[in-house]
Amino acid sequence: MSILNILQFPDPKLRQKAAPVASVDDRIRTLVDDMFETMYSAPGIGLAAVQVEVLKRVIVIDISEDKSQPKCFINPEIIECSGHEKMDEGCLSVPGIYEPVSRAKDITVRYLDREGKAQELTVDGLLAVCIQHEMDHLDGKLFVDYLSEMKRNRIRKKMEKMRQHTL
Ligand code: K2U
Ligand code: ZN
Repeated sequence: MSILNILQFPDPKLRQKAAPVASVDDRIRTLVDDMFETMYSAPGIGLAAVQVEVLKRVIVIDISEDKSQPKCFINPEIIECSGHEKMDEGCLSVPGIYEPVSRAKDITVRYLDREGKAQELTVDGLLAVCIQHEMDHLDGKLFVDYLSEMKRNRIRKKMEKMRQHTL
């Protein structure tokens, strides 16, 4: 397994849209395993394929404290949602920034699992927030897009300054 490079905001590659997975084969399963290893090492509780420069509709999530609940969502679609909830969000592509974002409180998501089996899951709380956050990544959307333009520009300048110091 490999640890993959995570794109950093404002890299335009984060704005690309991922394509559906045609067949859940061993190549996709290797991508899933590499994404889990990358997510755990960051550390984070979610990761979308676009963040590691793969334009496939694949996300991995594990909100457990002890890495005991890995969940992989391939070609995820939200088929029902209700309510609203505001929660502080972060992002491995926007390190050190946490801002409140309002999202649907309860969601039902239809997806393929790591074996290619169709699944449906109804969730709320942090898992619901994380699934919506990661699905945004698959469409080139970032949580900073929900903030004011002034805040987003301030974060962009901060990330560019941090990047200059590391070059
Ligand atoms: O997309 C990512 O970069 C993964 C996020 C997932 C996440 C987004 C919003 C709210 C919760 C999770 C990263 O895991 S952000 C780092 C983090 C870690 C633990 C709890 C919250 C945020
Ligand atoms: Zn993110």
